[in-house]
Amino acid sequence: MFLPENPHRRIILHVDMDYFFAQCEERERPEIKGRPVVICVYSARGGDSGAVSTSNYEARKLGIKAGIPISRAKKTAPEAVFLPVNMELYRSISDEVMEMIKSHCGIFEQESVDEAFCDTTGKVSDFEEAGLLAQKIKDEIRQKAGLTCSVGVGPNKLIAKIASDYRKPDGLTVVKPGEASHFLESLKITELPGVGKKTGDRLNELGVKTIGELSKLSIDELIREFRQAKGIWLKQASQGIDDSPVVEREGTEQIGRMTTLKADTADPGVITEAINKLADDVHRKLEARKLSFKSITFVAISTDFKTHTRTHTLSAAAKDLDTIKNTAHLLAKAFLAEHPVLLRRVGIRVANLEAKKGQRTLVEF
Ligand code: DGT
Ligand code: CA
Ligand code: CA
Repeated sequence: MFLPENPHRRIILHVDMDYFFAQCEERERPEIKGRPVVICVYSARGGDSGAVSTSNYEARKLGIKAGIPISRAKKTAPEAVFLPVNMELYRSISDEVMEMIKSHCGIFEQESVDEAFCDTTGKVSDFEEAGLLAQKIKDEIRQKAGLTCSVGVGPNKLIAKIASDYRKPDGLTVVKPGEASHFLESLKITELPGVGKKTGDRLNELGVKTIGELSKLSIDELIREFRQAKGIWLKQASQGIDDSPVVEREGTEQIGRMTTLKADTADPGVITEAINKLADDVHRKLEARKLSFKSITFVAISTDFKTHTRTHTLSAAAKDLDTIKNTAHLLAKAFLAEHPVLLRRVGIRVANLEAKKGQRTLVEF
């Protein structure tokens, strides 16, 4: 079998944006910087029912963290800034940042809205150089997107991910292969991604608090407690072993592209040109993955950093470039007619994606 890489000699980066949703809001509204900022998921019950999605570090110092009720957060810090989740904004900023990270990677894997792995094996020759590359990525994200992130560098995904969490916010931690055991030893077991509350509680009952202590349990004991797959995984993870590859993938929910215009503008010609380029890009991605779409969204960020979207849903799935372009142009035109604003960034997104079926043409037979 052909192995594309030697799993024992890899250099992996993990980038995790700091207090992401809240930091996006700080970027949009510089006046709130320095104050506690709380991002809220309001429930349908109205009022203050719902939970905190995330908060900035000022709010975290007061004990306001993801998951606590909004009402409790308001009691704790009535002076804080409370904002509802604005996913459209975070997604477009995420796209912006992910493009930057991707441009520095060998293999790129977006893990969530604010996290990505890079396999830089072959791009850099050692961990020193990888550390410099990580710093370069951090600098670019700070300069171009105005955001901080934390980066971990390690010999595999597991260690890179734990390392990115090690010095947050604005951290950079490099763990060389020989240092992995020492690095993990004193960390709490919950630092292992995959050890949630249930596993953590059970391990605590067994007297295991650190990853070092976990690594001393026998594989038999772990399998007895957690069954085969999890037991083996725990044993390996505690020793810093992880051979899972960085896999290029993209969410199947949607494919989007954004671009910053050369100057703030409302000029239909400039916007049309930008849309055409973005549509080409999105279409190429769809073709490569053999997907059709059913909805098209035009995204515009105005100079006041407000995000506006216009979506059109088709009556049947389509796959052609013209549908993307024409629909996006119409959406942009309608938006500009309604909003006399200057645009800073524009984007296109297609969604409701499906694998193309029954689309073999006669030519293929
Ligand atoms: P960090 O990485 O510790 O500086 O802080 P965050 O806020 O970036 O936390 P992270 O990386 O776990 O999550 C990324 C974003 O995902 C976060 O900004 C908000 C959202 N998020 C995280 N946890 C929850 C949650 O429990 N519920 C909801 N609705 N959203 C969450
Ligand atoms: Ca984060
Ligand atoms: Ca995250």
